[in-house]
Amino acid sequence: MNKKAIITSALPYANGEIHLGHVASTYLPADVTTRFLKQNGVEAYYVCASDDFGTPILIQSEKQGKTPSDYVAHWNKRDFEDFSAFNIGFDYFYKTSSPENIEFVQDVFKKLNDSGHIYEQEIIQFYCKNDKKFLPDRYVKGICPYCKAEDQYSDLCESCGRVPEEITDPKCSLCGAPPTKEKTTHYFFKLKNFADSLSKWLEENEHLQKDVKKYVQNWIKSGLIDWDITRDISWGVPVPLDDAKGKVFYGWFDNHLAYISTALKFLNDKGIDGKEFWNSADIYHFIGKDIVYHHYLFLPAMRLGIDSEYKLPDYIPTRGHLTLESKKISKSRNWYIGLKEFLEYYPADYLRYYLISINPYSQDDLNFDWDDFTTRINSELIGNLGNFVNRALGFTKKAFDGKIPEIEPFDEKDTEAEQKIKSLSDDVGQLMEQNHIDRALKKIMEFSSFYNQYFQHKEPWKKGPGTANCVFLSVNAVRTIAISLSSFLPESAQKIWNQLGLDGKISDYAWNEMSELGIPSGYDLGEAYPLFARVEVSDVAKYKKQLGPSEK
Ligand code: B3M
Ligand code: ZN
Repeated sequence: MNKKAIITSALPYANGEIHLGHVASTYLPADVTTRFLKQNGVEAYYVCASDDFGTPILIQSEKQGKTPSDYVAHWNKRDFEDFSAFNIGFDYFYKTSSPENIEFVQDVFKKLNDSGHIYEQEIIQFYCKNDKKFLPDRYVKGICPYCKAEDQYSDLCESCGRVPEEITDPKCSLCGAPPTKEKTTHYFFKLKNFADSLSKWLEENEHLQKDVKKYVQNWIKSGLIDWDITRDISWGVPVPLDDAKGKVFYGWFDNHLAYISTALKFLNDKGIDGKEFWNSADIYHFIGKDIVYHHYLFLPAMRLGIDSEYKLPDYIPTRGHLTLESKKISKSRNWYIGLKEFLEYYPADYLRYYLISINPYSQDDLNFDWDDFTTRINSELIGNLGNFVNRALGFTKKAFDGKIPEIEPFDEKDTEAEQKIKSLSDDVGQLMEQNHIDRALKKIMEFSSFYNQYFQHKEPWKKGPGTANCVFLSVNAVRTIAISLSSFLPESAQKIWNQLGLDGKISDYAWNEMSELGIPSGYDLGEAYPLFARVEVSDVAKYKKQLGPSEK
């Protein structure tokens, strides 16, 4: 394992609240991974930023009568608060509109330009004579030429999901007037130049998901298209050329560069040589499957274009989308659950448990289902894990006044149970190294389930022979659970730790310490209390009703 890592997840647009869909595919898997790496002694940093530029944000801010910078500052703060409440432990959360990013982006552009990877080209763009503005992307609305849906943006039809080549009956989205077409000069990035080097990189990188690699390879084979990287709008990173006054970069040119500029800012402020660190670390970019094109083509091509001055990603864990009750999440139709709202109903760990459990390392979509959530929390998290922890600690409290008894020679069952404690770190660790967070958590649940059966089988409440060993091993198993769980369910793991009467922060304990029988005979436990409260079907019925167009 590389002893250094930088982890990022797709940058949230500073344009609305974080919902369950966002956290499921990127932030939560990235957070669990970072915590796991840290537990393994890796100097790992999880950096993120709000994605502040782009036409949708400019239009929203105009609608609300705010300056774009005030508008994005609001969402930057709010998103960070919501992430923090969910225990997404960013080491640093910054913004793409930071002075550091703006300077970095302009510098990268100049280098690409100097190396011949940029060219100018005249294009025809919609223009509004009333507003005296070019109208890129969302500034134009019209009828989708494919599905005939009305009132769709020119860069995306929300009804059929396609990108219209040219929208029918175009209207300026600001004033409603039909736009004219005018000539303007845009800058293009020669993505075509990178077909071979991208192919080679994809082939050589053994950490990338095979299926994703395959279809990206196919895109390359079927021919790449150069990429229009500028816009004639007022909000964005200015193009640093004298004859490009009033032009800014397209949001996807600058946003992924904020992975680097944010990491550099954070590391340099810490007194670490950021560039040196970046280039010697494992680089992870966690994303959802809708932005594969950007992360497997644009991003690496731009890094290749500046001679890999900053190394390319080692891992791009790509996951599917979350659906809600089997339907596509849609903010405009109010078919979504805000993260903040959910955390008003249930503790962060309930959601973390559920979303990790249903989260395969693949591009398959995952589904949030209220009934499934209820069942999994009640029968797995509470019925299995919570029950075992409470049983083991509660019984020790009651029968031994919380003091771990002296042990006797182990019988076969005890030896098997001891072996489980010794092997859990490897079993779970291997799955984590392969990004299978769902299977890793399942292993911990199997461990707990084994111990529930062991406890049941030993019947310590009869106080017969073997009782002391059962208590000793069960309490040690609880300690093992706490350490193994700390990347997944940090709050619950800490609670278990406190109940064990152990000191300090659980996250300071190393991953492989879970293999030890760390709690000796004679040791006194802390207070025992139930870790979790059941999810009530009647509450869930209420929350379910709040979903959907009319109720919100
Ligand atoms: N802001 C959000 C998205 O398309 C977009 C990600 C940028 S990552 C550099 O999911
Ligand atoms: Zn107009």
